[in-house]
Amino acid sequence: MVKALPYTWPYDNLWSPADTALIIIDMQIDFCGAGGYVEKMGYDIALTRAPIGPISTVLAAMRARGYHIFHTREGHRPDLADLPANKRWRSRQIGAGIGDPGPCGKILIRGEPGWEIIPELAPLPDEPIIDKPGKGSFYATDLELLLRVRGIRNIVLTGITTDVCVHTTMRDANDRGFECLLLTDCCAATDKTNHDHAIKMILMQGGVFGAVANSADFIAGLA
Ligand code: C5J
Repeated sequence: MVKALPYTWPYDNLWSPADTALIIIDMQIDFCGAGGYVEKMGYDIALTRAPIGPISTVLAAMRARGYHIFHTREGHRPDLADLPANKRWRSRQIGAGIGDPGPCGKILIRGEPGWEIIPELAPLPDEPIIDKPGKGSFYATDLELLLRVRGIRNIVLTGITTDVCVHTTMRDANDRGFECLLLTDCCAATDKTNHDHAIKMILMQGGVFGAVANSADFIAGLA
């Protein structure tokens, strides 16, 4: 089991490589690379780059043991057909209009350089990539189908940003009955206080969305 808060994870100690998946959320140039969406909005990518090392360590440990690995990418169709007008308007308000040209190609658009997953965490050919138009990884994707077909019941969440795409995915997974664990040092937000508060929210009500652990305790639990 994993030393976690507010309870030792998973709650029933039923987990194995066959029924447990690592999800790496949105580790794209746009979110943690120079010239991407996050930097264009004026946020410090040192924050969103901090989890790259810990995620790499967890990824290697889980790959070596045969766990399921999933990656996600946030992005929109080149013709913007799946981009709600209010999402585009808000992004333009902060100077990083989705679909507009930027240093890494059109911002947050599928196929553009900024939309690619960073090389340090490149998916292997057999690892599914979930392309999502929104913040949650379940909305308008086949993620749930892939998880159910594989018999997955436990989900380990990593990636960026803690308070947005990671939290939305964790909440949606929890509502679907998946047993969730967020790895604190494998996630980051564009604001450290928001990261801390997002973790604190999970601890409420006996683990309202699941549990949290750091990567060292998680890897100790794997071993
Ligand atoms: C955001 C994300 N923050 N990956 N996306 O817009 O959290």
